[in-house]
Amino acid sequence: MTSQRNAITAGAAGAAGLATAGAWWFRGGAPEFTPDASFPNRLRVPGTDALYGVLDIAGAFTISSKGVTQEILPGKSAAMLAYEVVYQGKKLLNPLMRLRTGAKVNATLQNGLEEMSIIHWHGLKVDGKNDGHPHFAVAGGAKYEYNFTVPNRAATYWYHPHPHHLTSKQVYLGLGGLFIVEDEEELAMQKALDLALGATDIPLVLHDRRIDDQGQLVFKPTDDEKADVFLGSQVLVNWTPKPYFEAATRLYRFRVLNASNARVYKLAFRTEGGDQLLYFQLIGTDGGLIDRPRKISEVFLSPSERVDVLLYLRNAKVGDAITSVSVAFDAMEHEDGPPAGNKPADTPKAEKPAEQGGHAAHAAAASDAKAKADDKQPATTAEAKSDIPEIGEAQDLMRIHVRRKEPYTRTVPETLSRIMPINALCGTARVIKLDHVKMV
Ligand SMILES: [Cu+2]
Repeated sequence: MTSQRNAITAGAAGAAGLATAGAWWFRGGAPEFTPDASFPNRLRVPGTDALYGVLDIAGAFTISSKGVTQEILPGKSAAMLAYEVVYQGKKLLNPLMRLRTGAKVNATLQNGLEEMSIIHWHGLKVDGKNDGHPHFAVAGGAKYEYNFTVPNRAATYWYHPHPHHLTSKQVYLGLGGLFIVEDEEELAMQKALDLALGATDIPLVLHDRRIDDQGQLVFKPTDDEKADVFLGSQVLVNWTPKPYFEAATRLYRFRVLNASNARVYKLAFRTEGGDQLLYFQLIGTDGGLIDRPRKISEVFLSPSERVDVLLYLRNAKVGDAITSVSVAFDAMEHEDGPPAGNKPADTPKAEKPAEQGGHAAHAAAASDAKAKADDKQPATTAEAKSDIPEIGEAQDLMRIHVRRKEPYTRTVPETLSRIMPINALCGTARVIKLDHVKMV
């Protein structure tokens, strides 16, 4: 896996070297990079690391749930849980499983925990026995056989434990991984946009967690939290706290999974030094590619949901920085029911987002931000701030540094997927009233 990462880095540096008339070669290599103090940790990239290393499923395999140690805070070893698959002599933890539509999965779960567990394949259309219902959970030390065909269209799915009353703890402590299904449409898009998993197609798994001074995960919900939600104090991206990602002047795909127990995000990208959101393109959701790209500037992501987005950095300059953020929102909007007359709620008018990486936009963003600084309404102005951000409080997730010039001329296809319309005419309208009750 290390050699693969080196190959990716070397390839990218080589392209940049050509584009800049070999400036780096004369200096004897790429200039040293010092990340800024607010995002000091290099992002773990799924697909190239032991954690989330790629498992291209071909043939039977054993997947063991067990205790492992991994660094979450740099230099501190944390006790975690993970799924381990030994594959071609390598130990993969929470492997990123990948296969084609119609392929078979023949997996044996070896439950190495000291309690019940079972794997649920989130989003896959499989029969009850293979779906990981809590009813089929097995005791610590026991095995469970999975044997199914994946009929799903291409999308980013995921797998996680699903034992009754233990799911939140086991997920929180580390169990869970990505499951990517590919089909003809997906492969065509990857080719059209020159995307490669781990280099320019980057899965981002969001976990909010509490971590003590020793770097250990803390999961001690109070009775109130058990009845409501258990939130983390910081958001990890691919188990990396305050991560940075080095990018080139081209297009990137981010497949974002919210693997947090309860936190909801409103994802956006913001220019650094300005306060303006950037446009990006939504190309897929939980069910896979949508019919055509949609230009958006923010998107909600609830626990277990996925979004597939494209961020276009072709017009960015080397040295630019962009922050991936969760913008502030009112989690209790419409608490007392829908607004009268179904009118849009009285929310502050959204700022007009900027085109990605445009320099005029950067300048405009900066002056715009100044002008709007006074009437901006942060989520927690008056309240005393706890070290656990509320759901809806603004948070910075990751910094993207544009580090290399790269020639890139591909354009996003106008059609991504042919989706058959649903025949809704034969349906019966039903009113479903949702309410909140305490989960005791
Ligand atoms: Cu699930």
